[in-house]
Amino acid sequence: MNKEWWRKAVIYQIYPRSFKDSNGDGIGDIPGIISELDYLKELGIDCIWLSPIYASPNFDNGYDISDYRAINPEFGTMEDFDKLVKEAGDRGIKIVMDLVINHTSNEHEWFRKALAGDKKYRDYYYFRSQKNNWGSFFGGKAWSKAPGEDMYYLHLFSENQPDLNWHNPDVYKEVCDIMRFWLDKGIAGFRCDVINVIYKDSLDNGKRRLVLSGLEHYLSTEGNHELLRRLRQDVLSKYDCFTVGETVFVDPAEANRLMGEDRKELNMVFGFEHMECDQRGVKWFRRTYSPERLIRALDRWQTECEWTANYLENHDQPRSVSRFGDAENCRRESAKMLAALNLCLRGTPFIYEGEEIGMTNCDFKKMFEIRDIESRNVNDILARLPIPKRTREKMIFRVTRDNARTPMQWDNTAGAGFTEGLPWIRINGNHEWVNVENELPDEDGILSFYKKLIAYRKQSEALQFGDYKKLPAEKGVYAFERQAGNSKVTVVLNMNSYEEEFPEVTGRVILSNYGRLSAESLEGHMKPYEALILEN
Ligand code: TEU
Ligand code: CA
Repeated sequence: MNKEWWRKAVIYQIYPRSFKDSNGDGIGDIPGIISELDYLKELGIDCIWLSPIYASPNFDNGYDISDYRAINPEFGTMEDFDKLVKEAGDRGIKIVMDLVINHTSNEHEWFRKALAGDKKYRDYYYFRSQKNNWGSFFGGKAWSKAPGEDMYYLHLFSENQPDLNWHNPDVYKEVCDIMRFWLDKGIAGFRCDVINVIYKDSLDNGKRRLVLSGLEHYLSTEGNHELLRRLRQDVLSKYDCFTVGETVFVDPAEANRLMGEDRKELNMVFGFEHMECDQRGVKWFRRTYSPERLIRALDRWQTECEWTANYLENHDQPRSVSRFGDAENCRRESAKMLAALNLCLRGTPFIYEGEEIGMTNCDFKKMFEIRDIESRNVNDILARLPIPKRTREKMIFRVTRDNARTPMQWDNTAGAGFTEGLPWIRINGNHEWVNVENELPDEDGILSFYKKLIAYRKQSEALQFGDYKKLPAEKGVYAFERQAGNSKVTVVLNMNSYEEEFPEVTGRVILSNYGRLSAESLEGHMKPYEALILEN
């Protein structure tokens, strides 16, 4: 395996809308990000992944792009962007952008021209006189009627996100140019949105399923693989950059096909299997979380994949401490345990803004507080079924993507140090005590734990590149070893909410979330959510 820089990088995801507002309009922006670069440098990260900052009508908060070469004015100007790349670079931090090429916004010039009947642009999308039975990722059908005509267009996401026709060579050329445009500005790569569904094999009806009928016609098709190889060959290989694919519904074997070094497609992929351990098929249907199921999924990817992109949170997922930890009674301990998990597994770790201070799910009370298009669509669909309103709301609040999208909590003031104005989405009430200002001076805080762990990881060949081996342990206790040459790190995580037996491992304590100085001091049992990192 090559030891490229991005394998050992610690990557931090910023959701620009919610990170830091510099001008009081309640929306995070690029100057806001620049003002916190020192904070990020202190944290020790190497690279920032920016969720979309392109021009967008924001039906899906920037994942509906209306101009791939323009900065959304809400976020600032192109000068601001260039300054961000420069200032981050001065601090040794690289910038990676989101590449959303399955679809554009319905307000993109291409789609507007297509609607106006321009033949060239018509063929950038899928217009058909008959719709098929495909379902949308956001619930409902994947086809909508083109305004003013008897034709339908395909959209795997919302109706404001028409799918691009990747059979059209002009689309390929346009996207290559867009990628070069940003790479030439000095960015270090792309996080590629739903990248394994962009190439549709056919538009035939799919096998009927509860959700996403049609999937078999576009999921990880051979044409999609081919396309990724061409993008790599024609564009990406000319730059010192990497890609991480957001790849839906892939198992480790398919993940390896998408990122295998010899296949020259993507560099790494985000899997979803571990995110499904508390769901039944679809995320709205809850399954009681069991640490054992999470461990099994992670272990499978660790064992079977050439490399992994590790994450416990992003802008689409609820907060990990509310999900896999205990946000009420053991927030600090469980947040640190999850940090140890994410940063000690084999692979490139991704931290999502606020994760490093143990931000929790938001205590939403009413549906009108929810901004996310997916949640709102699903609410509309569920409202037609005989489900009591309260039940419906509870289903949605538990998993809504907005849990991760509430503003970053910098301090305990009304605007949480995020804004001086009215925030675009509600601020979590717990910003009074869960905030950066509280964490900064706290040697024992979650943030300090992250800093120590990142610093340790940086000088540890075992954590960066070492082999992974799972060790025998009680149920819900995740014990594994990372080894490179003579250097070995042993990680033991009690992911249970109760005490459990400590497996028979030894070593010098590097980090503990219960202030342990030696492994012996555990006397054979671990506290709830206890984490121990040992060096041998
Ligand atoms: O997400 C794709 C995706 O699979 C999710 O929408 C997923 O279906 C959902 O979040 C799980 O509940 C990407 C982006 O990360 C997401 O923010 C966008 O909305 C979506 O693509 C469309 O671009
Ligand atoms: Ca702003």
